[in-house]
Amino acid sequence: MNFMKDKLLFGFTLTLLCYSCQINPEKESSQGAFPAILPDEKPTDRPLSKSMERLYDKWGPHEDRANELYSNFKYTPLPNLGNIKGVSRRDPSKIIKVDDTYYAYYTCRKTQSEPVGVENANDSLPAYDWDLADIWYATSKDGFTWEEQGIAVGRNPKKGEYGDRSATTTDILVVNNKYYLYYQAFTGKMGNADPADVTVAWADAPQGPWVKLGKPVIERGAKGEWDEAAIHDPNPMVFNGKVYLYYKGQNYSMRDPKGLIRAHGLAVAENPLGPFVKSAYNPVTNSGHETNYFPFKDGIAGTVSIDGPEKNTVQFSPDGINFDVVSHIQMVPVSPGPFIPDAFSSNGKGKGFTWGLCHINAKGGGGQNYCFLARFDCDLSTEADMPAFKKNNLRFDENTYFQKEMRLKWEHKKQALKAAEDYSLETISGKTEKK
Ligand code: AAL
Repeated sequence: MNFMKDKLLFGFTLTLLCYSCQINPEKESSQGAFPAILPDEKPTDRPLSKSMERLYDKWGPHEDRANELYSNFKYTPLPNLGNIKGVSRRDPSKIIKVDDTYYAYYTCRKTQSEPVGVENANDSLPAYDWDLADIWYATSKDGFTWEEQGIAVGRNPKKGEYGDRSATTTDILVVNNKYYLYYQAFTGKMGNADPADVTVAWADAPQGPWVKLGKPVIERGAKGEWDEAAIHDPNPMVFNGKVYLYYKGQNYSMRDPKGLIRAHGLAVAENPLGPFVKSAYNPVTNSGHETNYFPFKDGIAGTVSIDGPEKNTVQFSPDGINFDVVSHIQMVPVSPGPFIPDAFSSNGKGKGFTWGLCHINAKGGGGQNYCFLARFDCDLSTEADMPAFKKNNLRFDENTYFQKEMRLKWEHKKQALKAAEDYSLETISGKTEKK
């Protein structure tokens, strides 16, 4: 990837040089038109547009097809963990395989009513989809048929104590034959800023029993810091012999137009139970929602989705801190929990993954309804060779365009008509103002 950085710099310098030589856009090429079969090496004997420069300097001539960190995603419903009204299952962990069994851990809420918002919530009415929830687990022999086993780590049943409101959004680490579930603990009343910190529970077997730390293992930032309001989406792995845990930080300024919206940070520890030291470089991404980072070759890659200017990209960093966009992806799994067999091996040869679980909002949108789990398949692996997943040109049918989240609503239509009216000129050449 250093190679990629050098290429980038080189490309940038070349581009500047070209501009300073005053490119004439109307000039015809003396070499004839660009060839249909892409030359393997960047042509140096003909003029290249900035975009074609970039194709060679940043992406590679065979586009996404040859990019190990590009994939599209295909989804499969899961009968036992699928869309069942009255039960919400979401935010699955990475999947682990122990003996011949896969294990997945996830947030599960079984309340009498759907979420009612922070103002109306009480001891039995949830504010959000992940309120009044516990961490459950399921097992599978083939990754397609899952059996729910029950609660792994519940919220604290003692009211007034740490973690009494909800236990959610877990991810797993396996070190020295011990299993660690990091998760979001909510204490007391649920608030508007989704106020959790991250704690941990450990066990000698993937089925538990789990021992809870009972206090934060990653603390929220101090007032005014980017992660002041909450630590979300813990995502641990072993890298360079240490525990690297990525998380989403949340602040109180999210609704301030100048506020930082979504970003991820890194906390590093020698031991799974901490102490964790937050990187001085945090945030290490400027975008993203739920975390999904994984050892890839000698560095760390991650799918960055949903929020921010670099949403829906795969990013790579040689050191776990300095991430670059290496592909653009579509229909990215929400809150992916992939099966990454080497997530804890720290061998500098990360292979990536080809499948996992994710969640789907039953009614689209955010935290006011319920979710269910689904399986996704992809090719973000150095081991796999699945051309079907390297295809571009995805097109969707009417169910996608006219679903609730995409369909133009009445209030949008009013805005759209007003915007069109404000800029409603007759289509006449050269006309720029209304009469
Ligand atoms: C998810 C995650 C965290 C948030 C909430 C539940 O998408 O980012 O887990 O707290 O939403």
